[in-house]
Amino acid sequence: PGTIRGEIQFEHMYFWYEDELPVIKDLNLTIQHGETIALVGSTGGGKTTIVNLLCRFYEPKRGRILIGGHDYTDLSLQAIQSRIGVVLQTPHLFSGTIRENIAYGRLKASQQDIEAAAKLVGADHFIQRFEHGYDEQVGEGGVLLSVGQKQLISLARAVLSNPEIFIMDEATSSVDTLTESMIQKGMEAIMQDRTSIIIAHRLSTIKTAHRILVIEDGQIAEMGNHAELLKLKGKYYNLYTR
Ligand code: DUT
Ligand code: MG
Repeated sequence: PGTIRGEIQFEHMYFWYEDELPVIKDLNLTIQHGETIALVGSTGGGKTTIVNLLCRFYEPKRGRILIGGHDYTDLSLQAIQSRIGVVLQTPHLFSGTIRENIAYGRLKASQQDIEAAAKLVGADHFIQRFEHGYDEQVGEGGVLLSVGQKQLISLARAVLSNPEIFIMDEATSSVDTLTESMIQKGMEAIMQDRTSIIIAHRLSTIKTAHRILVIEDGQIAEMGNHAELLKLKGKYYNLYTR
C-alpha cells in the first residue's frame, strides 16, 4: 500500500537558484500513474526547472517530491534516473554510432531490441537511409544529425529503457513537418501506460494530454484539459487561440 508505480507527487515544493529569487513557489501536484501532463506557459515560468527537479538534477529547497509514494531523497540517484526516461529540448548524444546512442550503455540490448525501439518511435525510417544504417557515426555530440533526428534517437533510447516515467521537452525549432509527425507518433507510443510530463509546444501534443498546466511565475496558473481551458477564456485561451 502507498506504493503506486509511476505516481509523482510534489508537496509544498519551493525552489530557487543561486540568486535566491524564488522560482518555484509552493507547488502542490499529484500526477497519477499513466497520466499525461502537458506543461505550457510563457518563457521563464519554471517548466524546465520542475523537470530538472524531478530528475533530481537539483533538489527542492523546501517541501518534497515523492515517486511511487516514496520521498525521492530516500532513493538512490541511479534508482530515480533508471525510472525516468527523458528527452531534452537539445538532446545529448555522444560520439559513436546510432546503435550505441540508442543502447546508451545497455550492453545486454540486442540488435533486435534496438531496432524494435527505433521502429516503435518511427526513427528506423531515417536510420535505414544512412550508408551504414545503425552503425553510422553521429559525430561529436551528434553534429551530423538534425535536432529532430536527435530527438527521435533519444525517444528510441527512452523506449529501450522502458521507464515508468517519461519526460519530454519538445524541440521548438528546426524540425521539419515529416520529422515532427514522426516525433508525435513516437511520443504517443511511449506515453501508453506511462506517467508522462511533456513540456509542450505543439498543439497536437497539448490537445491530447489528460491535464494541461499553465505554469507562470513558478505556480500553476490554470489547470484542466484543452476543452475546459478554452472555455475558461483565460491564459491558456490567450496562448493558443492567437
Ligand atoms: N533560472 C536561473 N538559473 C538557471 C535556470 C533558470 O536563474 O540555471 C531562472 C530563469 C527563470 C526561472 O529560473 O526566471 C525559470 O526558468 P525555467 O528555465 O525553468 O523556465 P521555463 O518555463 O522552462 O522557460 P522556457 O519556456 O523559456 O523554457
Ligand atoms: Mg524551459
